[in-house]
Amino acid sequence: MRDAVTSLIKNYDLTGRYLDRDAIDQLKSYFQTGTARVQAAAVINGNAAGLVKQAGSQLFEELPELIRPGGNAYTTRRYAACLRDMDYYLRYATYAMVAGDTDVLDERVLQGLRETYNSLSVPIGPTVVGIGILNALVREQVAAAGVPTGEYLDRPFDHLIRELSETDI
Ligand SMILES: CCC1=C(C)/C(=C/C2=NC(=C\c3[nH]c(/C=C4\NC(=O)[C@H](C)[C@H]4CC)c(C)c3CCC(=O)O)/C(CCC(=O)O)=C2C)NC1=O
Repeated sequence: MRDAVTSLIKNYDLTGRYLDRDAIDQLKSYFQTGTARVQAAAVINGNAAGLVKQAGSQLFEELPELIRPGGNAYTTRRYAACLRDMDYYLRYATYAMVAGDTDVLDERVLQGLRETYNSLSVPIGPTVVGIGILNALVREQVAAAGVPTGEYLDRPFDHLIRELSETDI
């Protein structure tokens, strides 16, 4: 599992380079967003259960067929599994946000996920919609708390969405 600094050092060490202008710019941006990343994590931590619940309600409102007979989130067990997955996405997105690196998502969340979802007929499209809703709610709440939002905040969600969408068949 890597963060922005260890990733950068790893890349430069591989080719035996000193930290050049590019590297310094990346490091600067990582440290400049440091306080915002930590404050955003605190906002998410204080609202995680509510965020997941709200995102779930919004998802099922937009795509009610998911919770109707025949839908993948139909039955209490599968409904709960779906919300639990949303909670995983939120928690790991927060880790990635603090780390300034999406490596933790590849390693802990995305690996093997497509196979699991396909084998259980969990639909990827609606999952991606759910992650997008989480992202929007997080952005709203972080902004409401007076913490600057930006690329640092969206990047983990974008990464999950991009990777999941790409592996959709
Ligand atoms: C930390 C990394 C991690 C992830 C990401 C993860 C996902 C994950 N989601 C699962 C199931 C599931 N996931 C969903 C999710 C949904 N169904 C829908 O219609 C919605 C679109 C969506 C919610 C947004 C559902 C309903 C199941 C249960 C499927 C079943 O058992 O039939 C399963 C199968 C085993 C289980 O039920 O626990 C895994 C492994 N597990 C992990 O350890």
